[in-house]
Amino acid sequence: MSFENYIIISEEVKEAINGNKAVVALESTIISHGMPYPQNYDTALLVENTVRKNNAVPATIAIIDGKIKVGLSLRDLEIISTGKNILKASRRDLPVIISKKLNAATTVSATMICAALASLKIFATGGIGGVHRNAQNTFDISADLKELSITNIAVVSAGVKSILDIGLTLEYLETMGVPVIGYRTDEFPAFYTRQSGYKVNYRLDSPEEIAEAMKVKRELGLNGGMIIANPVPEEFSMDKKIIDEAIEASLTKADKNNIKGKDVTPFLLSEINNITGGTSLESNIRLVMNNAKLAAEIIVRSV
Ligand code: PSU
Ligand code: MN
Repeated sequence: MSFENYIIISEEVKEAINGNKAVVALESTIISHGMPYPQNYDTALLVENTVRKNNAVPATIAIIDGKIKVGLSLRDLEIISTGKNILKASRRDLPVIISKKLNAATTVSATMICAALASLKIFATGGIGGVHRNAQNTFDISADLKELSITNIAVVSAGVKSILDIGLTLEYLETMGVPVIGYRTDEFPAFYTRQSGYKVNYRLDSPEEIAEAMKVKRELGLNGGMIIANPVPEEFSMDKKIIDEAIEASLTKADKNNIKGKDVTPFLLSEINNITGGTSLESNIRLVMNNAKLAAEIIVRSV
């Protein structure tokens, strides 16, 4: 038995891999646990189309009936968008979810693992997980960060939301040896806003330069990912005061309701969506599309 028994790569993605064409992996937790239906389903398709428009093939990843699927059918997308029993899978969840033949959306960490099994090199998402505020007491640090230190996939994101401690997240990434590259920015972005008050390690201004840095990393055998931080386009960024207030209110509510473990992030995301309504959702959708476009631009220069 090998891992091939657990993975189904779609025809479109298989053809692209065999033909050495550019492929962009996409995660599914953002669909199942990060946005409401039906906007989540529409967004999944919009993001896939953005990748296609930029000359690459999208490979959305999820676990359906215990199979790792790389490249989802419309039916699969519908299941993860509407299904009630869609679990949230990070690294530690994969063995049981797969052996019990369950359905799950994959987080950044699990998506990186599955994408690497399919030999993919880049992955686009909205925001990655990180070190939560007050982690010195809760120990709540996303498995995404550890994954970024071991699995060879570059991740394009709009930074992290300030539901997290952004400073501690960057410190952790430094300890783990993960390069944090700003695309046309000196500052690490905070998802809904372009600024966080923290610097990136390096600023690179073209997809070619990023592709080159990825190549050097690969050829030196430096295992682990790379974070490409791509700020939300100015016209879709949010008012800092509005989003900060929504985040504070969500954190207070999570604390009051004693939300713990893997439920923390989905709870906060849905609270923020409820408080800010359409504005944050629109901004979220646009920044994911923007990340998918950049991921495609980088990977077409890498194949
Ligand atoms: N942060 C966001 N949006 C998201 C997530 C995080 O701004 O959709 C999702 C991603 O799938 C990420 C996961 O990998 O949540 C992290 O969850 P946790 O904090 O439980 O590790
Ligand atoms: Mn956590």
